[in-house]
Amino acid sequence: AELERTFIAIKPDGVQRGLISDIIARFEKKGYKLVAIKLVHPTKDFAEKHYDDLKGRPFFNGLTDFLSSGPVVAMVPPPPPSQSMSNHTADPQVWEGQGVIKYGRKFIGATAPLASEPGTIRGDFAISVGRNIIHGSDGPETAKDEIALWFKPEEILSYKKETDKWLYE
Ligand code: DAT
Ligand code: MG
Repeated sequence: AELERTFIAIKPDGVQRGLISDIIARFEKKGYKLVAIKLVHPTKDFAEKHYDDLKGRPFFNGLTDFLSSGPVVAMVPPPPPSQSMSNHTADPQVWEGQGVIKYGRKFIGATAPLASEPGTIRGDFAISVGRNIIHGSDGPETAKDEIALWFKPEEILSYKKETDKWLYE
């Protein structure tokens, strides 16, 4: 079964500004389960791979300089399984409704922090588009690619949480 997973990264500005715990707390309190996390300092080359789809944009060089400017917290939180679906984990469809990719993007807010609603991560903590503190996959395909770029399969853990039954009916 394929679980729905998204790739979230706290960019160098979020790490420098002491926002790691605030950001992780939002995903954790919502009920999403963290299955992989590490602190990495990406190279320029790696940053270019991560933002490959934006190659050719005027801000590409500044963006990849920025992402490779310091440590980044890379993490993968999928939703916990629901009680009622726990007997059907072989059906990939059951995970699609859980919404961690889309909801992750909602948590993050708009690309330009001044267009982000208060209550979102960028809305609460950032001002400039080039210093918007967090990355989140924008769909199932990018999530898959980004997880594979940043993590080895053995770095992604599978485990049960007892709180799952208090999150889902
Ligand atoms: P997002 O990070 O919301 O998915 P994106 O994928 O379009 O946004 O762009 C990736 C990053 O590139 C974004 O977080 C900040 C930077 N960026 C995007 N548009 C920009 C712009 N017009 N000027 C400067 N930086 C920009
Ligand atoms: Mg994007």
